[in-house]
Amino acid sequence: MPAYASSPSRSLQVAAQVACLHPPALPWLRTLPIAALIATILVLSGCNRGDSSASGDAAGTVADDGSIRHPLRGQIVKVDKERGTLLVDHEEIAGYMPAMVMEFEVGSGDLALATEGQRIRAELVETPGGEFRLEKIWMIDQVAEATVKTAADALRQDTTIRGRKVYREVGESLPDFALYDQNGDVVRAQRFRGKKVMVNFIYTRCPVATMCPAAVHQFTVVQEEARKAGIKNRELVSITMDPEFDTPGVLRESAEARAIDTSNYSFLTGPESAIKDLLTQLGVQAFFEGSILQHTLATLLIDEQGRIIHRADGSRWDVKDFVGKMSS
Ligand SMILES: [Cu+2]
Repeated sequence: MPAYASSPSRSLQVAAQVACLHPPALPWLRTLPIAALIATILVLSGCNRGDSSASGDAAGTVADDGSIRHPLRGQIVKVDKERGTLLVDHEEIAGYMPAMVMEFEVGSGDLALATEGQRIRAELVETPGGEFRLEKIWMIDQVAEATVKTAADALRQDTTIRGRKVYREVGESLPDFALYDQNGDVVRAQRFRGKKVMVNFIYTRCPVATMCPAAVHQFTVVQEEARKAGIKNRELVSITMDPEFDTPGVLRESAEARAIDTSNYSFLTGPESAIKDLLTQLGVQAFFEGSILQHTLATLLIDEQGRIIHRADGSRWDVKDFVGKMSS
């Protein structure tokens, strides 16, 4: 089973990273000798996926839409739900802005998760219109971060040790993980023991209606059918393939926009390495082509002991089939 880090997707991914700086230059880059390509990649390695391009000097990163982006660290002073803003006491951004207390617009999910006194890291966005927003907000929590990092490191090691047997077949167990849910809480794989769990991989910006949006919708149909059938002890989990963009706040905003009942349906995100390892071990391919994440789809059913008991590849699978297997 091909995996995330397999060579064809790897080279495309690298090409995509290069392409995000100078999209028109991609065909030209494909003709470069390997050594030149590697040199180009080393020079451009600060590139940040398809949604931002150009150089990352003291003037920040300039995205395609003309916005200027800087990493920011600070502490939330005030959450203003009415204005949809956070007042943040932020550190100096060298060459751009001194340390100051400043008001930023944020997304509705980030607003819902924000608490006064919380330390954050985020991306400051200055729009061409001169407005300031915060995106990619992560709460700084040393205990949570340590838990998530330890699990990600173990998963990394596990992926390496498994080598060519990295792909987990039906009958094997779900790998252990610790990720953040749409509330910013740490969720460990063990939380689902004693329950049947359906798992898939999605990303919120997916522009293909028949792919991720349909996969999420299909899960809500399973959720409803299982509820009607009186099936207890079941959960649904969608793990993002795009953790760079899909922060807890973004996942929350997306779930709320779709009016999803998150009482037993979680959206998870976390370190890029953990996501890659889960994709690899569960046999899902995902790589950026320009700003578009190309990917396959898989739907897994996990039993009460954490074993993979059923799998459907692609976007077409039968709700009744999974609901039936959940009730047995
Ligand atoms: Cu998709």
